[in-house]
Amino acid sequence: MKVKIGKKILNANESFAEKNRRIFAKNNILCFNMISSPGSGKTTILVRTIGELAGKIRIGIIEGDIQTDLDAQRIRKTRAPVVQINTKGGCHLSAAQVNKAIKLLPLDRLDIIVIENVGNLVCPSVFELGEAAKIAVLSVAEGDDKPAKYPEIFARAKAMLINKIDLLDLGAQIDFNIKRVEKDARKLNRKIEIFHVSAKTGDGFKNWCSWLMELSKK
Ligand SMILES: Nc1nc2c(ncn2[C@@H]2O[C@H](COP(=O)(O)OP(=O)(O)OP(=O)(O)O)[C@@H](O)[C@H]2O)c(=O)[nH]1
Ligand SMILES: [Mg+2]
Repeated sequence: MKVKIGKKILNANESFAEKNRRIFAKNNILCFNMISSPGSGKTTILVRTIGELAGKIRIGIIEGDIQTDLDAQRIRKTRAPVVQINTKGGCHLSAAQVNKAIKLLPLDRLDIIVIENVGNLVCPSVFELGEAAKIAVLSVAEGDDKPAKYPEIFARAKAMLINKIDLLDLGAQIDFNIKRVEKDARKLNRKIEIFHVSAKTGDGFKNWCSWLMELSKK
């Protein structure tokens, strides 16, 4: 019974995901679904990315949070169009919620939409939203065992940002083996693109933003 209900939810989600895909295709928009644990730095990365790409790529954001519009407020300061969704307890965004949000964005004036999913390394990875690709974020403060312990998102992501690399300067005070993370992630996903970034200092943003630019031209 449980399995049947679970399948029905996923099927209903898939039909909205397909609608979203069609809307993105019609408007020539590249959509990313950004997924990570709470606090890995998704919003900070987005604010800096919007700044770096200003005048080059037009980016719209959909913010997913359980409560508050704090993240949308941060994005709004960049002047990028943003819509906040509150799931009120839900641990991931659904394609139906995203479908409503898309309609509030100026689609004819956007090249890329990034959906910042609810902070959670597990549930969001299995709910398709109609995105072209998933982006996983892992911050060095979370520990280097995460791709091995939470494989789903790293197996499905087109790219992974290893964020807060500025903290590696703390040396022995922080235990994070980047090589281990990369090895574990590549074991799950041979093609995953990996970027080392600090949304605080801007390190690594040149490569990450060039990659986004290249993809949006295709
Ligand atoms: N040192 C350091 N701190 C960072 C970096 N990126 C983000 N932070 C800090 O990490 C905290 C969380 O950042 P957010 O951008 O809110 O993280 P988030 O993933 O959007 O969080 P949720 O939306 O709650 O899931 C904030 O205090 C940021 O200032 C970084 O590269 N280095
Ligand atoms: Mg956030």
